Amino acid sequence: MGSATLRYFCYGCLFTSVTWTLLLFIYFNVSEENQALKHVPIKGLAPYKPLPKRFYPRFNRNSFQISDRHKNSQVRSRFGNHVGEPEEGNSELSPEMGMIFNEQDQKVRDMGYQKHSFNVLISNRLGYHRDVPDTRDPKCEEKSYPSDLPFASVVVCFYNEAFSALLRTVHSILDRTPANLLHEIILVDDNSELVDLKNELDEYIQTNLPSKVKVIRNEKREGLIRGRMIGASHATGKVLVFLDSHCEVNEMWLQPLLTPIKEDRKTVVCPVIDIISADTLIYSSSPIVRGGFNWGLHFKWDPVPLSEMEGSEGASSPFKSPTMAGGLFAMDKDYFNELGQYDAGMDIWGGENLEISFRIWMCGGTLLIIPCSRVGHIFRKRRPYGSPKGLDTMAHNSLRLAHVWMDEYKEEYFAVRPELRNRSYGNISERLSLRNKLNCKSFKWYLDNIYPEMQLSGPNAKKQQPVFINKGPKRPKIQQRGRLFNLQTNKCLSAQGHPSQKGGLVVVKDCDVNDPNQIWSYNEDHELILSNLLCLDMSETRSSDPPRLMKCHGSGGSQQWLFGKNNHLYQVSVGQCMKIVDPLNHKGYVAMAICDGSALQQWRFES
Ligand code: UD2
Ligand code: MN
Repeated sequence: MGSATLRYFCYGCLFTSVTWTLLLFIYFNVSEENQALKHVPIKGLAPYKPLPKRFYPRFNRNSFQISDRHKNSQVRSRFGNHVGEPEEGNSELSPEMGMIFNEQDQKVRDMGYQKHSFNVLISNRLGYHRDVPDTRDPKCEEKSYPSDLPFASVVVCFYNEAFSALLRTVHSILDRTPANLLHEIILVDDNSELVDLKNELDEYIQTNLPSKVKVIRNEKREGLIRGRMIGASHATGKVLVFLDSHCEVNEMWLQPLLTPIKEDRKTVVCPVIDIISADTLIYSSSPIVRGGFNWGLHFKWDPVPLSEMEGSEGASSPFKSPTMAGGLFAMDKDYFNELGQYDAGMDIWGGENLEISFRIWMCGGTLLIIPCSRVGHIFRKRRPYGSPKGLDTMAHNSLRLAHVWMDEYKEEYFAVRPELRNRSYGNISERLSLRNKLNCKSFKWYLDNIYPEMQLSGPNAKKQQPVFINKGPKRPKIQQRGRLFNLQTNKCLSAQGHPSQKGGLVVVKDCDVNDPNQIWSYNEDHELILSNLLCLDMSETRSSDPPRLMKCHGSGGSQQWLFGKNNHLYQVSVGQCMKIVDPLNHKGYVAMAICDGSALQQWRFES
C-alpha cells in the first residue's frame, strides 16, 4: 500500500471510531435505563451497598463498568463478525448486567433459560474473556511447581451448549494455561442440534484460535460418558483433563493438578469447583468440601474431616475425597486406559462419577481434591436436555455400577429404590472381568477405609460425628425493615395469602401498620423477606411469571432485588423491575416488566 493510501486509510479508521464512540457515548448517557445503572441512593433507604465480597470479582486493570462499555469497543473487534457474537467484552460484573432493555434482550434471556438453564443474556454480554476473582488460599501463591510437568490434553464434551459459554471455557483455558503445559483442547460435539455449534464454531476456531483447538463431531448422540471416551481416544497429551462445557479456569489452575500426577501416576485429581451463578454469572469461591454419596447413589458434598486437613499447609494442601463430582478432573492418560476408561454401557448422563471414584479407590488408585486449583462451573437448577428415548439414564447407569462394584451393599440401593431391583441393565460381563483383572478390593474395604462416615446412619450417628471445619453460613445482616409502599397507588406490598405459604403470590393491599404480613426486611444480600419467613423470588425461568414467596436460598440471583434510580425495584436474574399490573384492579397484582421509571414501578421502604 502506498503511503498516501495508508494515510487515507488511517483517517478513515480514525473517523469511523470517533463517530462510533460519540454515538455510543450519546446513547449510553441519554438512555433512561443507563441512568438507572448508576446507583443513585434514594430517600428512605440505605444507599446501594455492593454485594458481599464473595459475589464480586476482584478489581483488575482490564475491567470496566457496564456504563463504560463504549470505551471498550476495541475488545469487540477481537471477536470478528461472528453471528451471535457477545455484545461486550466485559470482564467486570455488575449485578445489573442482566437488565433487559428491549424485546430482543427478553428473547435472548428467555430462550437461553429454556435451552440452557442459565442466563445467556449475561453470558453473551460477558464475552469470551473475563477476569475471575482469584479464590485460592493466599498460601497457594507461595507454592512452586516443578518445571518439567507432563503436558495435558483438555477434553470438553458438549451437547447444545450456549456458544458464549463454550467459547469462554475454551478461552479461559488458553488465557490461563502456560502454552508448554497445554498440548491441545479437544471439543467433542455430542451431536448438538443448535446450528451455531456447527459451521460457525468451526469458522470461529479456524479464524481466531491457535491450532491447539480441535473439534470432533459424534455422528449420533452418545452422552457425556462415551463422548469423553471418544475425546480421550483422540488425545495425544500425557495427562487428560476433563471439563464441562460451561467452565472458567482460574489462575494457576493446571500446575497444581499436574504435580501430584507427576509424583504418582495413579493419583487422580480434581480442582475445587467454584460457583458461577446460573442467574448472574457471578463467579464466587466454593467452600472446601469433599465428595460423598448417599444410598440413592446421588453424589453429595460433605465437609472435610479435620484429620484430612492437618499438616503445615493447612487449607492449601491436597486431601483425599471418597468420590468426585464428575465433570472436572485430571488423570494420567495411560492410567485412564489401564483403569478401564468408563463403562461404555452407560448412557447420556449420571452415575459415571461414582463408578470411576469407586474404581479408582478399589483398584489401587488415589483420588484427591487440590484446593490450590480452582475452576468455576455454572451450576444449574435444572438439566435443560433429556435423553433420546426419554429414559432415566441415571437409574440405568447406577444399576450398572451397583451390580459391578457394590457387592452386597447394592442392597442398600435397592432399599431406597425397590422398583429398580428387577430392572434390566444390559451386559456387565466386561466390567466384571475388568474388576477381576485389576484385582480390585471389595466395596466393604472401600466403605471401611475410604468412606467410614457412610455407615454413620441410624441411631448412633450423632455420637460419632467427626469434627468438621466448615460451620454453617451466617445469615446476612438486615439493613432495612418496614413496609414496601407503591408510589402510584399508595398501597403496600403484602402476601396474597398466608405469608408462610411457599409459592404464594404477592399483591398490593391498603397499607396497615398493624399488619405483620406487610413487614419486609431487606438485607445485605439484597433479599426481601416477608414477616421474617420467606424470600421474594423469581426462580421461574420465564420473566413473565410473577414473583412468589419461597424459602430463602442465600445464593443471590433469583432472590436478589436492588432499589435504584426512580425508586425502581430491580430483579437481578430477570433483568426487570417490579410493577403493579393494573392499578384500577382491586386484586393488586404485581408483575415484572422492562424498567421504564414509571410510577407503577416506584417503590419506597417506610420504616
Ligand atoms: C455433573 C458433572 C458432569 C457429570 C454429571 C454426571 C460437574 C461439575 N458436572 O453434572 O460432568 O459428571 O454430573 O453424569 O461435576 N453432555 C454431553 N452429552 C450429553 C449430555 C451432556 O456431551 O448427552 C455434556 C454437557 O454439555 C456438559 C457435560 O456433558 O458439558 C456435563 O453435563 P451437565 O453440565 O449437564 O452435567 P452437570 O454439571 O449437571
Ligand atoms: Mn455442568
